Amino acid sequence: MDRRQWLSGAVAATGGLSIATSGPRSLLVPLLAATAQDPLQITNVKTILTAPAGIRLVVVKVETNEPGLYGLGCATFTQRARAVETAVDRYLKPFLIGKDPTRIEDIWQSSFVSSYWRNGPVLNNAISGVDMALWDILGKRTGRPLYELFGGKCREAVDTYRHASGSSLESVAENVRRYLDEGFRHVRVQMAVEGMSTYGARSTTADQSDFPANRRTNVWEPRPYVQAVPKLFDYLRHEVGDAVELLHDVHERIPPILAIQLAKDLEPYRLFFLEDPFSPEDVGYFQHLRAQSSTPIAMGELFNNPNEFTGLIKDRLIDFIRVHISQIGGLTPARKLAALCEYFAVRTAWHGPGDVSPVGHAANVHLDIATPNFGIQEARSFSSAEQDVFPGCPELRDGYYWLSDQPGLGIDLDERLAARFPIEDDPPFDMNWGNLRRADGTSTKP
Ligand code: GCO
Ligand code: MG
Repeated sequence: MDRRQWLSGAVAATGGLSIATSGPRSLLVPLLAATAQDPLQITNVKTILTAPAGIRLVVVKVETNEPGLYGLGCATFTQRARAVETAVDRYLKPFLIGKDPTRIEDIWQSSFVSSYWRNGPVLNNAISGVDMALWDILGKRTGRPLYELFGGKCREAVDTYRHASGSSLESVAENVRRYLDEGFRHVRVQMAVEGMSTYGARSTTADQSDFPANRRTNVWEPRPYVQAVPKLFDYLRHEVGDAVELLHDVHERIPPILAIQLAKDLEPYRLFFLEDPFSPEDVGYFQHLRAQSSTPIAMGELFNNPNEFTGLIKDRLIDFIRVHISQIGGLTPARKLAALCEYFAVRTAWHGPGDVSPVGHAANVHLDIATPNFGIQEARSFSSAEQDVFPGCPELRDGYYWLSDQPGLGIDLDERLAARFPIEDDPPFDMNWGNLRRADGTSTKP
């Protein structure tokens, strides 16, 4: 029997698939393997949009041909939720139906290039929703929590930080004390600047509710802010002492040179980290900041693309990487990013505000607990409605996130209940990001 006869016989034995007997040998292996048994396949990919806490959340559900086996992933880009929904339902779903959900890396790589143009926030979030769901499926199939598939626990629980804010020194201090009483050791502090729309604190600009949302102007001026922040830290260190770890988010809103001066001004107050001193468009300033200040620096929530962060990491220009995991495409790239950071003593501090779904928070914490160079996890409490919609939210206790040992991400989604919290498609607050302007009317980074 010659090779051609053997091949024909072999193919016939696998259900008679017609196959070219010429061409690369690699084509043979998957076809033969695929018919060896009834393979696990993706049968559906769908996006669930829900807002149980009033913030638009985007979750992807990947279903398979194994009864009851499905996975969940976070794809939350709250400002463009409908665009992510389209990217998943119209483009990724037809590309994925019928594929083997255990081929997580291959599905990530092929989905990533499937749009040709890539590395942007919408498509990365869409891929993240699928990616996290495939990891969830793998965990469920193996009966193990994801952190075990990532190498196992490096710690029992994940240390977290919360957001304290206020419109006065005293009210910020009061909110810091509240979190300390709840057992937190790390607190981010933000204070409203009089007459301004300050990030992270209640806006104190004039009420504009009688203006159409896209015509309102939220005023922001850097100078009053950079003068107020050192006073806030001086007051807090006198009020709450040196033990508590204090953090602050500049939120990319001031000229780079003012951020460098602010980092220097804050050195005496020993911050845990100063976040987003620059915008992603100004990463060239990090080398100047590093040369002038020992204030620890965190950056990353606005990054989508390895070209934005690999330079900062290899040159040791930041101390904490703060990406929004779904923004870079999910757990598959985030695991690689955490490993890269380990070799440069950069610690993880994944983005974890209200516009990361409980599924995304679960993914954060599974990765945190298995990462040796974990730094801190931004945390939030989950409303009772969120906990009903997402059974299995990570538990927040004594300042830590705790995980169950449930298989996969250990969190579920009640679709029927999720439907009771439909997203609002264009609420006024959507316009806030584009309505921030300097006093002279110039548009500024939000
Ligand atoms: C943070 C972030 C958020 C973002 C928000 C954007 O540090 O948690 O800065 O507050 O502003 O996620 O939608
Ligand atoms: Mg931030």
